[in-house]
Amino acid sequence: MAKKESYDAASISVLEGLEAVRKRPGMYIGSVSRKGLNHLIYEIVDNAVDEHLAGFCSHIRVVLEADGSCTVSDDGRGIPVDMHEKGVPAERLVFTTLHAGGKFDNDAYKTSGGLHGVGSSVVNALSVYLDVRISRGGYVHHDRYERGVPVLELENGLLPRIGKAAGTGTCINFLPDPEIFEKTGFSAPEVKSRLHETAYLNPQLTICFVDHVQGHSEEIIYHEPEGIVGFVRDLDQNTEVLHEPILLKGSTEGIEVEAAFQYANEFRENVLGFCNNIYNSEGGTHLTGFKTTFTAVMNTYAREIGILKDKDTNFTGADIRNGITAVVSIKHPDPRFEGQTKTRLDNQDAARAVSKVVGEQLVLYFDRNLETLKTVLSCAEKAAKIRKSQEKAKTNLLTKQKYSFDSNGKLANCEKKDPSQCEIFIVEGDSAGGSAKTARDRSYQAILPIRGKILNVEKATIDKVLANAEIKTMINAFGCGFSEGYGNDFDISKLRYDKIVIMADADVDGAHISTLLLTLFYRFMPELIYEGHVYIAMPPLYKAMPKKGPEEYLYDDKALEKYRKHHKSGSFTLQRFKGLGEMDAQQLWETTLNPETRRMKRVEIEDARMASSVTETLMGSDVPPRKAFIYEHAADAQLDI
Ligand code: TSJ
Repeated sequence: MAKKESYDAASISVLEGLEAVRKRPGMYIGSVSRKGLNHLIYEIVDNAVDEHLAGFCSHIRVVLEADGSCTVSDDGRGIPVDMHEKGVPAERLVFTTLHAGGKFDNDAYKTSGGLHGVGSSVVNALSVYLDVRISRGGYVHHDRYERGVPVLELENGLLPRIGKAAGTGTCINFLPDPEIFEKTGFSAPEVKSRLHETAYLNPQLTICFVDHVQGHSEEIIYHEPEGIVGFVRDLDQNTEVLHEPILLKGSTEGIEVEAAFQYANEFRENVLGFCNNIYNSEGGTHLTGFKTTFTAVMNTYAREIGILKDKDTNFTGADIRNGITAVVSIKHPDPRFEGQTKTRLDNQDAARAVSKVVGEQLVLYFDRNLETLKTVLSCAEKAAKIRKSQEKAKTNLLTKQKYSFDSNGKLANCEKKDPSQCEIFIVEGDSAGGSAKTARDRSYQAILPIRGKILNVEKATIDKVLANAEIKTMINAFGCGFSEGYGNDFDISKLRYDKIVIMADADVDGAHISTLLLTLFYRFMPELIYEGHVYIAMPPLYKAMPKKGPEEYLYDDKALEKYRKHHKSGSFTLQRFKGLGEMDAQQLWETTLNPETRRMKRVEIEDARMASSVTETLMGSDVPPRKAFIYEHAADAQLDI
């Protein structure tokens, strides 16, 4: 009986563990917003990717089901179902123990890191149900949980078998719990983008994505045999590239290093870092290693072939990366993460390993490809030239404009000076800007109206960006300068406002404006987003005024539908706001300005990253897909309340 007792004790602690997950879901998956919801899928898929890395799985299928659940399956060995020493099938431990793994898991490169890899048990705890089918040893084994608790009886300690199986594999179907998540409904574009990324990072893997949600019926196959070379090629797909992508590859100190890069005729750099298949949005030591060595090697070449003369100073790292798109992907046995969102790789040996591999491989390549070398160095030359003229121009611009931002009558500043108490609202359109100026609390709220479409910074060169009146005014108003490739003059400690709120209409144009502003911040003032200063106001679409009872703002069509269900038609009048300009000062105060009653959403770095890549899509020359995207995005924004 001793065994039975220890099992009971173990199962109590299991329940306590899962209860802790349900109490503080954010601790385990980052947030309970749509981002957290999508995270559940990645958490499950990463297990199948691990099986691929172990060499036993080549296909993964992800289905967004019409009923709001998600099915993930693979053709791996199948999760072990035999009796584990604790008296339950091994499979039960995977889904009920926090930070499972261990025992039958000796994979060197698990996809664990940062918020990732917290385990399938977290997904289980946060799902209404989770259904498991494992094909293994000739049978299909079945298991099922409800809010983390197993609901099937074991037969002699084993899972029920529900049929014969020809092959092997694992299939999971789960429904996220609406008691936990603010939003139900996965974001297909985000899931697709992440699965595509996974396919690039695992060139032998095929991932099939199927969307059955709301009349959609879409099936996409992601298979990228070129690996990160294909990734770079696709990142550069709408640009004028100057050569084929170059792959640098090697391994040292037990760390595998792969880097691919390509130059395009663009004034920007885009260097992405991955560790064990996970994107590091805050970069880290692998990127430092890459950049340092890249700069050193290229400066040496520049002197060797006479592009830099003795009297010249070296190119800066940013000069040398002008026009580059690069992906650096490493496999590390013991990754450590740091930073605001725990996504910056922190291992010093990663910097050394990347430096060593990139240094050796780069010289091997450029010694044999002088034409490409000259092409790349001419990008650096162009950048250096512009940097030098800009250094002068910028000083002029910033000193001249420093105290003049109010003189064109645009910024209505607030009275307080203490940045921690101040807010600035960037409002689209002069009429909405006017109402906002009337409605605000002028002691701590500043209003900056902007007109029309601001410049698309993703495509513009730096001098165009700086020449744009709206952007100039904004940079001056924020007070911290801006940063980009050519030197970093951004100083967040000088920020004049604690909150920067983008206030745009809840329509397609509004979504477009927000996307462009986010891109601008992401490119030139990313710290604003990293440190959580940027918000998007969520204005309502309707105001319902019943004959009896309180008035109510309705923020989307769903809310209206619900309202109609509870209120007879004729018992209320409905005001529809086509834009912010249609609200009077009182309404604007209540819905978007007053901290007590307003609704707004803090921008997360992932939103900005998406906006930035979306901008590419928006600005492409094909008009129809652009329309389609904005609408999709606008719909998303409305659901995101
Ligand atoms: F498919 C999936 F994504 F839904 C999914 C796949 C979800 C989860 C939670 C796990 C898996 C999964 C696990 N696929 N393949 C495996 N493999 C194992 O767990 C496994 C199989 C055999 C052995 C062994 O040593 O024989 C070891 C392991 C870890």
